[in-house]
Amino acid sequence: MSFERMWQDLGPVGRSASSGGYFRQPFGSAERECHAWFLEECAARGLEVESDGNGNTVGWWRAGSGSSVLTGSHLDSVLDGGAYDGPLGVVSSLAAIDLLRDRGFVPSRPIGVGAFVEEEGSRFGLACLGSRLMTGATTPEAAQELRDRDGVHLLDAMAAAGLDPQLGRGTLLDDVGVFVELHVEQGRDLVDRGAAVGVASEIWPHGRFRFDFTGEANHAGTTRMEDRHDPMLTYAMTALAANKQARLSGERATFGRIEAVPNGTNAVPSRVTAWLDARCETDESLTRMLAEIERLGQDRAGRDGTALSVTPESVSAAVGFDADLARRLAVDHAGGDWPIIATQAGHDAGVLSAAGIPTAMLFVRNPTGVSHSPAESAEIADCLVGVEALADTLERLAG
Ligand code: HGY
Ligand code: MN
Ligand code: MN
Repeated sequence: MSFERMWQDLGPVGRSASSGGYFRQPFGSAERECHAWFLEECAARGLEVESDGNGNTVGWWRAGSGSSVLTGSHLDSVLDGGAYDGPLGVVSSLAAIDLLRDRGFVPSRPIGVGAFVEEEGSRFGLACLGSRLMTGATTPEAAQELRDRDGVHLLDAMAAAGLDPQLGRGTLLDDVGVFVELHVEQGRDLVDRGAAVGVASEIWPHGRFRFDFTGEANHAGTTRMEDRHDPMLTYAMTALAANKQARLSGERATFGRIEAVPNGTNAVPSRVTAWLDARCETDESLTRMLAEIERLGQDRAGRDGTALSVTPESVSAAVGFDADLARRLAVDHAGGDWPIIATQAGHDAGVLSAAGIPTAMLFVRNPTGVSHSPAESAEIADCLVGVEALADTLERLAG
């Protein structure tokens, strides 16, 4: 099976020797090496490569006629991420093409394997940037304002990587009739059910919000506690409040990223910036939870003599995948029907579904459920079951 050879090829690219995690940020050297690898694998299969001005690429198996079947995923990672989140979908798509050809299958419709750029938003802060630009969910004007943590603008980063950025819809999705993304599960639903493969029903609404806490810089030793206006304290109490809100509602709230200015050991900071990742069951409950966390933060700021402003940076509405398509793909398999499960993780599939393209997701069992971590894993046997499942799905859709 070509899967294992491709998986080994890709394994070392962008992996940290110290943590074993991946740093494949968009338009950086590791991610560009992954992209070059993808182009080689497409060429080796005679897939006709088409790229748009956003950095997205599709390898087309031109066969048959009519609307196409698109599969694929992303090659970029979060900071210090796992090996599977994204690349499993791309490698499995290429291996599924190989399997279909081994079976002598000839599609009645074109089949495309996509690699979408900056799905994680780990460099420019907006999740699924490539697929949002491709579908028009984000405008070129908004995207070109995005900068990374070093202040590098998106267009400059793309040009520095040798691309000729032409942001916007492009033609990659023209005539795409259906999209199926295979992805490692980022949770324990399948392992708890004893199932190797599952189908997605929905993606919870989620968002990323920047909390700017401002206070008064001062001496850490000579300033009495009651005389301080300490934004770190306001942040800490807000983080506790967010955690409590999510626990109470059974939803998700995470402050995973923080910057303190001047970040000195012996000074009360003047400013603390922290990013909240919030995920809720409905759009309304996401709005409600954000409002409550902001209210509690403002209340605390009032007591600390600090100030708080909250800025949404990336918001994704609830996604309900095509239920008929999900049911159709989930049934009649050797070993029984695949479970249809929800996820709290965002995906390019969510963006294409929101753009009106009939979309499905296949999940592959993750034995620990851990993701966005070097510890992310999947058994090779389950990965190969996933390739078979994707090949069966593509055969159903493009037969
Ligand atoms: O953050 C997410 O939900 C996804 O892994 N990009
Ligand atoms: Mn992903
Ligand atoms: Mn991810």
